[in-house]
Parts: sequence; C-alpha cells; structure tokens
Amino acid sequence: MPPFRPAFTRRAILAGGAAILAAPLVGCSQSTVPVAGAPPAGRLRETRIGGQAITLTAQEHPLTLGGRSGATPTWLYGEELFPVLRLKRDESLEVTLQNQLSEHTSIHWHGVRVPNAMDGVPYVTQMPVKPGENFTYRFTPPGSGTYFFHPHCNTSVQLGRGLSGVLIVEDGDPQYDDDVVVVLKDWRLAEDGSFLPFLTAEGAGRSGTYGTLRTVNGMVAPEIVVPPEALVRLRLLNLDSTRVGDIGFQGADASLLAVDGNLLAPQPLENWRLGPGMRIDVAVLTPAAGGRVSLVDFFAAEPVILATFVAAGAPPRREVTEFEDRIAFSEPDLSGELRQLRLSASAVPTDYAGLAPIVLPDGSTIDLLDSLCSTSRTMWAIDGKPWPQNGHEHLPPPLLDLKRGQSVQIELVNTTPHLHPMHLHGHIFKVLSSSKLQRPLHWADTVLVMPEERVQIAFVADNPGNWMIHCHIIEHQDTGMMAWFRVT
Ligand SMILES: [Cu+2]
Repeated sequence: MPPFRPAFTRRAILAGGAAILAAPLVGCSQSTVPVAGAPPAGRLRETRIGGQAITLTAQEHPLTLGGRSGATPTWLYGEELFPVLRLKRDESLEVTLQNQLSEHTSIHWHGVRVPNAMDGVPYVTQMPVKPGENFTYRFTPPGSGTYFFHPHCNTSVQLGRGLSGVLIVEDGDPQYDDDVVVVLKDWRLAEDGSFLPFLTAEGAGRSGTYGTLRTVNGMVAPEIVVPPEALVRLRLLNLDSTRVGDIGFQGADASLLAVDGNLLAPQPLENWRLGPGMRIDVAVLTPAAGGRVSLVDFFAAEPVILATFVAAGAPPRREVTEFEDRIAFSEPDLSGELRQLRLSASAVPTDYAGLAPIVLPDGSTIDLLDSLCSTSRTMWAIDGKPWPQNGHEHLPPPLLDLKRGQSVQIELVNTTPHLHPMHLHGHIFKVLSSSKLQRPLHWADTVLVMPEERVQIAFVADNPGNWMIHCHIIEHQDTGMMAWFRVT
C-alpha cells in the first residue's frame, strides 16, 4: 500500500501548500495532547487512558452555557462537557460507569466493534445500571478511529442534557502538527438556562426537535488556536440528537481523511453532510500566523460559522515521517441477495405489556422493557416494524438473523420526506452506492439516508451477538425507528 498523504485541492497547492506537500511528509512533532491543567481555549479536556482503569461518574452538574442568565442542569460524565479519552491502538480500555443520576443509564461505545456484552444497550446486552450502581466496561478496540460514547435509553433526555464523551483510538504515527477534537452539539435551552422539552410530538413526527443554542465543544463559535503553516488534524463529531450539518471550511483547504473514524483514500473535502452520530476526520493546512480558518455549516441558506481556528505562534519544524495505516476490514462478498430495509412512518400504537424474557450475553434474563427504554407512541418503523412490534406478546424477532462470517447486502430505502442517519452496532459497513447524495466509497457505522433515497451498504457479520440498528435522530429512534439483528 502506498504511504499515506492527505489530498488537497489544486487551489491549495497553488496557494502555497506546495512547500508542505512537496516536502516529504511531515511532522515529528508530537500531537499536542494536554493531560493536566485547564485545556487550551476552545478545546476539551483530554485524558490518556491506555491500560489504565478510570471511573466516569454520570451526574448532574450545573454549567452556564451560551451566556444564559442561569445555570443549566447538565448531565455529565464528571464535571466537564464531553470528556475526551485517548488510547493508542491495541491498548485496552477499562471504564467504570458510576451512576449518580436519578434514573438508570449505561454506556454505548458508538462505532467501536466491542464484544456484545460491552455494547451498553439496556435489556439487550446488559441490565441497566441503576442509580447508585456501577458497571465496568472492558475491551480492546479492534481498530483506530474517532468514536463517542453515550447512554442508550431515554436517550433524548440523557444525551440532550449532555451525557456523552469522545473516545479516540490513535492510528499510530504523529503525522500531524496538532490534533483537535471538535464536538458539534445544540442545546434545548430557555433564556434562564433551563432545559426545554427534548421530545416533542411535532419534532418527533418530522425532522426532530432542534436546539436553541448551537455550540462547538460547549461554546458558542469558539476561537481555537492552532499552529501556523501546519498540517492539523480535526476530528469533527456530530453529537447532536437532531441537526444535520453540511460541514466545510473557509480560509483553508481541507482533506477528508476518515469517515466515522475509518480512513479512506484521502481526497479534497468540499462539504460533508454530517448527521447525528456521524464523524469525519479532516486535515487542514493552516495559514500563516494571524490567519483564520472558519468551520462553516452550509446546510441552511445562510451559512453559520461554528468555530474559528486562529493560526498563532511559530510554524512547526517538520521532519520526515510517513505512515501506512489502512485498516483492512473484512470485504463483504457482493454476489448474494440484496435485502431491502424500508424506513417509513408508522402510526401503530405499541403495547409493552407481556414481553417475553430475553437472555443477556452474561446468561441472565430479563422480563420486560421498562418505560425509560420504550415509548407508548411509535411514529417510525424499519421494514414496517416499529420497536417493539405491535401486537406481539414477545420481543420482536430479529430483523436479520445472520450466521457469523456471512456477507450481508442491504439497501436502505427511505420512503419518508425526512433524513435518517442509520447506525449499526458492532459492525462497520461499506457504503457502496446511493441514489441522491454523492459520496466516495467508504466505511462507516452511520450513514445518512436522504429523503426518498436508496443507499446500499454491505458488511461481513463477524461479531456475534444481538445488535441494534436504528436512526440516530434520537426522537426517531425513541419513537420506533429501531430494530435489532442477531449474529450467531
Ligand atoms: Cu430518523
């Protein structure tokens, strides 16, 4: 495989990127990851956790957001927004969730191909972690990437209140002069800082309920200092429950490095449509000291500047390094049958009484879903079936029943006028084709299906267990656009 190089537009090269690109790449400078003290302005606190056990305490914590007049009762893992945990490849993770909330919770490691018992889905892969209880997650991520973690029940509320964090598994050589985590999230806030309802009938039945305050790393349009004339890696994560962005840059050229943490053949980035749960890694060539680069959402008619990167300080001294870090996923065999899964609206009421026991990976059984994980109202369905299936006395059968090692080809068919970022647990799939939105061949764990669009994906079912497939617009998920598949 050829050595890795970011790919920029011709404009970048003409504008002076040539000096950087012509020189062999680059950067013995360690990525600047602060481990103690306050994080630099505009950035999140980062902690190295490789091989070292840590505790995340889920708790309510008052924070003032966006200059609101009063504090917001956020729910956090600790006392700061979006803790960033960093690991190197092949390092193990050991995180104890301590629940100091007033309701049960769990941690789902979005995008990480964990063993099923570590997937953090209450009643499907583990018992919920009740108030006052602990649960320890232990696994070694199988590949590098930009991931995040969040609860998986009552998600509109828990994620809406901020309960989430970032997990980065580094892909080896420090090729970049800086490495910046950029979390996009809106907040449903009143003027006094209190929360507005997270789930509304109008929102849930349409494109979701939007926040009233847009933030990057919990701040409104922050300025983030980066080195000048440098190659900077930005890890952009959409942790919002609702908003789809069309993300691009002004003031610098950018190269798309990875989608959902999975490296792809680097290519110039124009805009990328980033739905909830989705991530992109981008390389940016920063301007000379004093220059500014804007992160922009072009989705609306009036583009919104989400954050500004300000080049300051001395340019980094660069030395030669190159690295090869293509992750080889199991290539699916595309000769088999294409299975269609229709994403549709559903007006079917759901009755949760009398669900049959299901067996968790640890052998224990549970008897019923509780109200925190389910809703009496379903508005959406996958393959005609809302979660759980109407009128059945038992847990719905799996949407797909797969043999380990089997290749699966799915066409997601969106019959609705709304966007649905569809997320699969425990697996990475290849996005093969789509009928509307142009995108390169890439691997992902979440794919945006545009209104009336058909998107073909394929993967090898190589991770045994019971896995969720659901929309990551959380109100759609919470009102039925959720199903599960089994790999045995
Ligand atoms: Cu949806």
